[in-house]
Amino acid sequence: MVTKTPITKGHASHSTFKGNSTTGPVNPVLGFIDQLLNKIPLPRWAIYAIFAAIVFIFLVCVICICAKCCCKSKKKKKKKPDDEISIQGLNGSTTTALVQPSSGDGNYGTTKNRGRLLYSLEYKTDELIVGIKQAAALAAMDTGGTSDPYVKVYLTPKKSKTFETQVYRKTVNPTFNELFKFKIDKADLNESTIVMKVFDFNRFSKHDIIGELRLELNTIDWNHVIEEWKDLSEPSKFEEGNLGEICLSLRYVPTSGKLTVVVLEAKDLKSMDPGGLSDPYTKVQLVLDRKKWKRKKTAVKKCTLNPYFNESFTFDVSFEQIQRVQLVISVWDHDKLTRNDAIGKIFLGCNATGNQLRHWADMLSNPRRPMAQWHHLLSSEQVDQTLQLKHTVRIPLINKNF
Ligand SMILES: *[C@@H]1O[C@H](CO)[C@@H](O)[C@H](O)[C@H]1NC(C)=O
Ligand SMILES: *[C@@H]1O[C@H](CO)[C@@H](O)[C@H](O)[C@H]1NC(C)=O
Ligand SMILES: *[C@@H]1O[C@H](CO)[C@@H](O)[C@H](O)[C@H]1NC(C)=O
Ligand SMILES: *[C@@H]1O[C@H](CO)[C@@H](O)[C@H](O)[C@H]1NC(C)=O
Ligand SMILES: [Ca+2]
Repeated sequence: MVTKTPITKGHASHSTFKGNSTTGPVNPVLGFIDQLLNKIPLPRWAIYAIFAAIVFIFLVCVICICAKCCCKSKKKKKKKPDDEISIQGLNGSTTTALVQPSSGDGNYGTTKNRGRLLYSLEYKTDELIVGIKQAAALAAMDTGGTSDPYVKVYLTPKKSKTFETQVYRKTVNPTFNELFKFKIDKADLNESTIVMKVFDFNRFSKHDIIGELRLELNTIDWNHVIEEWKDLSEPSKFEEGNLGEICLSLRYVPTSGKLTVVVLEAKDLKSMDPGGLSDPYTKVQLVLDRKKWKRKKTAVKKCTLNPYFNESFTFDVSFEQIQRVQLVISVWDHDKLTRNDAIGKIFLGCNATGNQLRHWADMLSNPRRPMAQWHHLLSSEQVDQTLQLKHTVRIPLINKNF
């Protein structure tokens, strides 16, 4: 039925014609190369040897470059533990960013000089006033050794408003002198981090980030107006979109060594499915001495971004172990067909920071009483990097999160 003669004939003749036409232009090209080789006053084997040598040198170069890249990422990894803090973080002032290694005063990212920023901070009557004053010695992003800088300012994790300064053309020492006001109450202020990102404007391409400052606002003494220069840090690898929030209740009974975790509910979860809804469930995991220890999970809630779980899990954790344990809570989207995606994660324990540390400390200082609290989810890459579990083998070239 398919072999209707006129059509197959036409087809066949057409394809043979095509075949001729493709082999046609190749012959002259080969001929040309042949002629060229004949013109070179060297024997054929010598030409081939030279060609092979060039290919070999090129390969050696590629291997060297690859090896260098690997070394660099290893070095970066080794630096990490310096950023960690101990339980003394409970004292308040030392809570500077374990989770945000690129916070201003860390020595993270000093390999590249990105420049400095002069800012001011003032808090009065439910208003945070951020001054972007001036920048100096900014890294040049454009050919010609200059940049077109401007600054974006916002608060996280509740990213309500993003302000931007004007763009200053062709300078690495701009004077901005702009003030931005955020309406925020004292309790929210304690949970917030201010982010100041310096960008290079480009008319026809993506704007380049020059560097950023991140300041946790709970460490600041608001009795004075703050005005200071800080070196810009490497931009955070984890752009904090709003991943959602989770509410947990924790209870610890030291005498019986029982830790009870109730996963109550989550809200405003980031949607992972194309339809705009997710099928979330929560994993509750205990890590002891950086090794995975115990794990439980809730049921999957179908098609919602605001799941109500109300599931309780009890673990045996002795009083001696509770000092060394970390509670990792992660929210996942259940997918029937593909691998499940992590929506977000947090961890609590003596090494946690901010809100999470406070919750853990509240639990320990109120034995036998359930303490409930909401937490903003963080990206799971960010939390995993902070936790640095012992057995996780990371190969930098394959891990696309780096
Ligand atoms: C907390 O700080 C106070 C004084 O600032 C100090 O005396 C105390 O030892 C600190 N506690 C811890 C646990 O570091
Ligand atoms: C904010 O945190 C500081 C120190 O961490 C504390 O002294 C203050 O009471 C907190 N304020 C509120 C409203 O939570
Ligand atoms: C949550 O769970 C507890 C115990 O399992 C139960 O007593 C309570 O009624 C539940 N709450 C709701 C609102 O379902
Ligand atoms: C907390 O950090 C310290 C110092 O970095 C580390 O030695 C300790 O093992 C950590 N504790 C936990 C529970 O991971
Ligand atoms: Ca530019």
